[in-house]
Amino acid sequence: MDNKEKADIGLIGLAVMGENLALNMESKGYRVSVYNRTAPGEEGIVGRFIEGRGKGKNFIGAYSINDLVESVKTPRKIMMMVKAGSPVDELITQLVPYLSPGDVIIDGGNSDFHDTERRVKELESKGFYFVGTGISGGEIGALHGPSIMPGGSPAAWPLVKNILQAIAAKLDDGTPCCQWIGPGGAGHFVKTVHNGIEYGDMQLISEAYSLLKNRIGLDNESLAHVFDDWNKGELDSYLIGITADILRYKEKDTYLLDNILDVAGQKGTGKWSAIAAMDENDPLTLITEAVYARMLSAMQNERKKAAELYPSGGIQDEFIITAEEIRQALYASKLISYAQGFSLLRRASGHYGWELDYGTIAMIWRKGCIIRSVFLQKITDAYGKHPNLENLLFDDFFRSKILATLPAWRKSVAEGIMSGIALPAMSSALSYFDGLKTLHSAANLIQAQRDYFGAHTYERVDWERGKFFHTNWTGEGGKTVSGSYNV
Ligand code: NBP
Repeated sequence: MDNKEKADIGLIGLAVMGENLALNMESKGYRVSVYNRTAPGEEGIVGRFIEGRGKGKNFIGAYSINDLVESVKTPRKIMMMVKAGSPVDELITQLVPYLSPGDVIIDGGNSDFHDTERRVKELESKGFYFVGTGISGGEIGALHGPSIMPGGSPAAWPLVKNILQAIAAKLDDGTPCCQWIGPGGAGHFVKTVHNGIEYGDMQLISEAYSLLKNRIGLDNESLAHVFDDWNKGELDSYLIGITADILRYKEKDTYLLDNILDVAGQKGTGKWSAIAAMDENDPLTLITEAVYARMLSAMQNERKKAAELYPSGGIQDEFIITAEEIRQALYASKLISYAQGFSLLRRASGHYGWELDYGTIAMIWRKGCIIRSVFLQKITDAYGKHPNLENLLFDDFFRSKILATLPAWRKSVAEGIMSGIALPAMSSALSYFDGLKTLHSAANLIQAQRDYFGAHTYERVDWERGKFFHTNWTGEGGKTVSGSYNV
């Protein structure tokens, strides 16, 4: 094939994301060569695509890995949109024998950032480049403009920048929601935290829905109005908007939502955020609670038994909460969730040496992705003023909003507690906030207990930090102490 006829990029994996991204790239003027593992051949997935949604467009159908590689201009850019995990490694192994030095492999799936760190090193050692990029926006985003978070081999960025920015969502001023995130697994880490935040937002909205429905007693139509209303103000976001649509959606005469089983699925990225937070010793409480809430929802048989053993309805206090107070509780909790998410980004960035730009990350999430919202601009503004802000709660805007919403937030959580409505995300956010602003906590007692039973030592308020003491509490212990390290 003449070099001029070759494709600008190759794409492997014609499932929902790959197919739509390929169409998006083609619509921006790129020639795309496409390949899918199973059902190769003209009758298979590739052939169906070329003769279907791709008909008459600038695509090349490749029917083997070798064909695909040969059909792409050098230095080659080959993007994988396949299931994360071993399929990515298998594909890399199949691609490598056909590649030339300087070619770039792009993994656009939801890969674990540890795998991406490893793959960058392995491929760079062989003379190739590897980009691990988060892509958010689902099927529609992939087609019309997702939010894209690329990281990996820095030398690959100039090679893939134009095409990734061309297909990305754009802010109103035309800025693409795709900027270089950092080396190694930085892009996939940021996508993981994005998904964790998405878990948190969804859990918070479902808790607000639960309070509005079960405590105030709103029906689906009224609930949809409330969410529509909320979507016009500071909570304006994609997830609030679709919640109103979902509440209104009817199958014949019944609301579909009421017929959907209350067992939430998960594909792992929320859990990865929680694990990463544990690894970084960062209290990512709200997102972690959101992951636990999905796990609890999945324990359907146990929930059935518990509901029989502990029937609700014992508390008959008067209804005191308003929709506006619930809105404020949701907003305050959201402030905490993003403060926690960015705190995790900050710690991981320091640990891995990624030098993340937090304002830019919030900007990338402004359009195209699932957590898009007007609120994200406030985060970009906060980091614009103070790039090294330790915690978003120290920013003036965050502080003023927390202070303004605190009474309604406390009241909503109390309302849930008193009426037996589970609000794990809202209440854990409040506990985090109260814990964070506690100057003299009760951890002195924990240190005393640790020293009492295990000679783990403690520091003293009447001595400088870093000096460790041990007390022979019972008179039976020796002078030997345990090491004073933290893990
Ligand atoms: P899936 O995650 O369902 O993956 C299906 C694709 O992976 C098919 O093309 C399949 O080929 C291919 N594949 C598998 Br499975 N094992 C393979 C292997 N060993 N070698 C080569 N190809 C293999 O598709 P998706 O929902 O389009 O998602 C693609 C990626 O994008 C995933 O990592 C996903 O987590 C991520 N993502 C998805 C969304 C979303 O909204 N769906 C959003 C953002 C990111 P086959 O036809 O031969 O089985």
